[in-house]
Amino acid sequence: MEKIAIDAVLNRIEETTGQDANPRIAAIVHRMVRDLFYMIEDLDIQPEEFWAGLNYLAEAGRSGELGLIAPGLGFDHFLDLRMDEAEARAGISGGTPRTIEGPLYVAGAPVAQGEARLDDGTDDGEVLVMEGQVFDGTGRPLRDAKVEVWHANSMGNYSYFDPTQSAFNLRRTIVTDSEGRYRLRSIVPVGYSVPPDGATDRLLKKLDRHGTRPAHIHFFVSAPGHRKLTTQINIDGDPYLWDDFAFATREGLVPPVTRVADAAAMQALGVNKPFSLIRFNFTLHADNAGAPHAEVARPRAAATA
Ligand code: MBD
Ligand code: FE
Repeated sequence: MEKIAIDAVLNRIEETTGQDANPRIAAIVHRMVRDLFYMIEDLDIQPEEFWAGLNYLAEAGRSGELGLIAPGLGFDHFLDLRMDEAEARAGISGGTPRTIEGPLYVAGAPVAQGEARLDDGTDDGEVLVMEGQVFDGTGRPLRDAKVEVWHANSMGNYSYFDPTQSAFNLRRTIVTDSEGRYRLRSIVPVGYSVPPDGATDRLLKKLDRHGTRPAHIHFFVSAPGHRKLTTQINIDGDPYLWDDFAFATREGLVPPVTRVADAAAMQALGVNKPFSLIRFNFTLHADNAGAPHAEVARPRAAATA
């Protein structure tokens, strides 16, 4: 069709918008419809293709996989890059890099002071100790900071979404001590893969892509007067480290992993095999009225133990 004819039908549709429309929603819907009309025209999308696409999205919604398709297509990472840019414009720089939250956080995890064991003892993956401090932008330790941590088990699965795991397995909130320190004992996670033959997997296969993330550990780090940090660390050496289907690996988030085989250290932990040790500090930025909210509201699962 000619552009003048496409714009004429778009205008007719947009003109139906009423006085009391939500202007933001109207602007977004009009832009989305316009872009999709032009996509249909430019790619000569056939009716069968349009209905197949609509049905695909409906099915992805029914199976709860839209939250996986979004990171798989790079949306979550793009939003991070935009937030980085907005912070830079507000004069914020340095600190621990952010990276995507992902769809698998569950609110309500048990709270521990200073240190916590995250695993319930049923996973015989390698023992992991991770410790460090939370600092403010001037290098002062932040006491009573909240370190919310969640990660997958040695099968790459997350408790709650994997009903075979105990409630809040591999999920905790750790409150830092007077020196801003946190310490956790857990098991080394394995990278998550999207559900086989699900909506995400089928889409990625059409693109000749995989649906695997490198092994990683998620964090929300927060303290009064500071911007909430959403980030992850990666387990170094994972074959997918720089080939994440969700594009979330970033420089500065791949700490060295030390293999500890020292008898006294193993005995102190009550383990009889070598374990992995990661030291990682978090640096938060002070609240800043010139930058968008760092605490991003979105629907999240919540559970009780
Ligand atoms: C995950 O564990 C994850 O962190 C993301 C971003 C997407 C899917 C699974
Ligand atoms: Fe994850």
